[in-house]
Amino acid sequence: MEANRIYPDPALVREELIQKYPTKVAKKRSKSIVVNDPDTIPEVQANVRTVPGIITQRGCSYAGCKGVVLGPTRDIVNIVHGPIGCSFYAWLTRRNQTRPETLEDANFIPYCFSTDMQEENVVFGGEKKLKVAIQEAYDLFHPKSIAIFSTCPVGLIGDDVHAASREMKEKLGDCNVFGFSCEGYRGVSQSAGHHIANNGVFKHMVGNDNTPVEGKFKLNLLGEYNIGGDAFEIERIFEKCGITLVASFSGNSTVGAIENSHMADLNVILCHRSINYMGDMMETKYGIPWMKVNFVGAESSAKSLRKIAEYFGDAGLKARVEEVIAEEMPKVKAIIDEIRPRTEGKTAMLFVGGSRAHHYQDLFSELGMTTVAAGYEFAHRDDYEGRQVLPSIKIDADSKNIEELKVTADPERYNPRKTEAELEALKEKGLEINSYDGMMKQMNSKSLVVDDLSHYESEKLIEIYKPDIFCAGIKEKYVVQKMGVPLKQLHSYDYGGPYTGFEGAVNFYKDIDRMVNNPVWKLIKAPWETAGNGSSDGLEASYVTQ
Ligand code: CFM
Repeated sequence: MEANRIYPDPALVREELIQKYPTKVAKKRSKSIVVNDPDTIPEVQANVRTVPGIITQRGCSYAGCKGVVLGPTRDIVNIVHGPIGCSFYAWLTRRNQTRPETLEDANFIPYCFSTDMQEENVVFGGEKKLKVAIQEAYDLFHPKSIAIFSTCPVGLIGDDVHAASREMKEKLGDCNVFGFSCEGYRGVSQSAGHHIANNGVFKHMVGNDNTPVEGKFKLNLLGEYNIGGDAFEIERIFEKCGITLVASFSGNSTVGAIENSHMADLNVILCHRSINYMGDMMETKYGIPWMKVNFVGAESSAKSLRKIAEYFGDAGLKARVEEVIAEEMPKVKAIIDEIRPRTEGKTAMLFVGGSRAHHYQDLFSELGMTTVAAGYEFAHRDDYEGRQVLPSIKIDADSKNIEELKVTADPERYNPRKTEAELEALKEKGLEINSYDGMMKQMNSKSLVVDDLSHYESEKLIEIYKPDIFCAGIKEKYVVQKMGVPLKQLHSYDYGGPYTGFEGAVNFYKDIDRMVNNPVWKLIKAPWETAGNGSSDGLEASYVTQ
């Protein structure tokens, strides 16, 4: 019986994962592999340099800045200053969708803008070429904004993208041009790029437009990037509830909405890792509190809507939210009732960037599935252990590389949306303002938490636990599937989505059912199933009884 699975002792698995490493590597990796205890939450080493050669899942700082945070805004021209490869491999691969209101509205997402640096530019400097590219983009498209992204060679040769941007902004007159020093090597992962992007968006965009926004319940949605249409489903739900979405950072967003976003009365944060800086900075400068929500999972979506209604404290909104939940849930429940008998007791492993490895556990638990191991590629300790550990996080040389903006209250526009007493009252009602508990509190005792999983560790985990599904990205997909385990891409969603909200939950249940119950996986022989070939000493399939 699936439900009676006996899992291997996680402490032994941990030993097995590190025993083949050289001593120094084993010592380092052992701090990033921990056995969870939701009551005492052990410390996880995170946001440190990857051991070279270990085959990480991580990306680079440029990816986090250009691809993740700025990429989904449709009417900004994002020019990559660098060799063409950096642009080409970031071109439409993230599946962030957008929906311009009219056919005439600007949408530059399908384009790939690059300065196409050549050897000559690396030797003699590329600023001239960059300015020509900005002028060309302006002449062709007349965008409201142009952003410049630095790739590794730009930092190495010392091109000043900020000076070039300032010069072109002045020359063009009606186009906001600004640059990002987000060279790939700026940090230990794409996480550095998120921070750099947050700083730039805050400095150059937020607050540029003070036009009042209509609506009684106005919020911004932070850290939702509309992969596979996720933002569309959240927009649908907000609209049904009568909640006004001022700006999304940045799925399905526009420059104008972000410039106007300081007029909202609440920031809700989905992906804490990529955008928590923005929440804090907007609170300090404008007095807008932020609240962690999760629209991945039907129950989580309902809970998040209730939290939003509680924040605004309006009886009409609370009633409307209950009506919407009552209307949406029966469709979801009907599908769960049908699928759950086929998924109950199955196991999942989730190794994704910085927030999905947490959030998608909710969808799996709605299907009766257990997450036996999970981890982030590049998140920080607070995303694992909760924000209460922030003061104890060591600032190392790599983090020092990234600018911390000094933000103060805006002399005219600072307006605390809630008084201290009101915030306290909300906290007493269980509404967590400006806080995030992290992944581990929610995970089972004895589940494994692994930061920056290496390729070797992923193979070992699969070999030992034989999960029913492994969630990661395209780099892992086919290797894992050749081991006889289906892999669901939780970055691009393969070809699926949306997976947020109520309709998204239904899409997810159906996709997972199709994957974990597909008989084709039983036809594949994994290496350890052939006697004497690649099986690990002692800790193999016998540790799992079915
Ligand atoms: Fe946030 Fe993201 Fe994620 Fe992320 Fe990403 Fe992504 Fe991700 Mo891929 S912003 S941390 S840098 S939820 S692109 S939409 S899926 S690794 S878990």
